[in-house]
Amino acid sequence: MLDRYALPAAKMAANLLEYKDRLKKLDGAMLIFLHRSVDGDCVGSACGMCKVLRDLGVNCYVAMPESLPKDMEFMGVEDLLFNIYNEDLDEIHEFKDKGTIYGKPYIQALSVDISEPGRMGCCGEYFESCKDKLIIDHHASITMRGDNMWIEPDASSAAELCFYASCKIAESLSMPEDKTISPLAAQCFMTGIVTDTGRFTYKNTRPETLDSAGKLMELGGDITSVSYNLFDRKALYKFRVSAEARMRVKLYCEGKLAITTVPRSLFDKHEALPDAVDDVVSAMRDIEGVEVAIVLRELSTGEIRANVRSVSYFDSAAFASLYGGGGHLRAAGFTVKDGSGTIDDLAGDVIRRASELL
Ligand SMILES: [Mn+2]
Repeated sequence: MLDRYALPAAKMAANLLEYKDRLKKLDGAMLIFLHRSVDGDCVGSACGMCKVLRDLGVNCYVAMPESLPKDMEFMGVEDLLFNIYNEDLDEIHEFKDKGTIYGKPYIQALSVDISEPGRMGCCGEYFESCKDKLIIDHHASITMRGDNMWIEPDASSAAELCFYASCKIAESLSMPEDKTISPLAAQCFMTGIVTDTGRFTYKNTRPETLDSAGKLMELGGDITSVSYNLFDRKALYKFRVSAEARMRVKLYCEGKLAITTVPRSLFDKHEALPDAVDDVVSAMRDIEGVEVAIVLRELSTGEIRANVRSVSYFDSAAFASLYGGGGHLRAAGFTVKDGSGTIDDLAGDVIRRASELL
């Protein structure tokens, strides 16, 4: 752990332990929040913290704004999740009105890997309604407020920070790390780190990141299974839709801007889920001469989701913010609501505005 992380990690650990004691007295529940369009880091961070806290007797659940993606089923975290939005029934869970979960009032919130409450989907209002809030994140553009906000924009992942907080929990309880961080929790944190570092290849991979991964490996985290399940294993629909999306790439600005659009019809043709093109944007960034890569995908809701990746100077987060989104310097995204024009209209606008910045 970096020296400068030691103090905030210890403070977060102390807050979590305070929450634990208060929760016991009040006989309540804690909900752990993440962003919608869930990824390995937010699920890994939330489930890892949930498991660590549950093992200490905390009554907590990960509040899911959507179903767990199939490719994350290998994590074995189903018992930790509470699906607030039920996609099969297309309804928000009834516990919303009662303020309780399995009969216990939910009064505490921990949010991980999320920069703005608007990105929690249907869970946003549950977060707002919790009295006590803690926040662990590595996004710079954070707009939330809580009792303790631990934000480290330079950290590889939220999961790395959650791992440090868990180590500090072990330290302050004088418990061995392997008694505090179970193999399941270690695998969750590993999932987050491997995801957000692109398997330890992105610039956010630092010596302390590798050090953490080494420790997590000793605690039961498995880089090979995370890597295979989240990066290499592909459903056939993903393989095919991804190939079509790549064929549709167009280049602008002397090859510095690469963009592709994936209309709903393409997903329908292959009976594909929206995650079918998750691997396309970073592949586009690898095209020689490309500075910024953008994928626009049309969701079944009619919304259009954009992913933006850049190589060396284009500010992806600033660009995404032009459309109400956000993220990191080299990786960002935004969602445009249904009814604001076709995907081709949006592509035209994106090309024009990106060209001005290139
Ligand atoms: Mn993250």
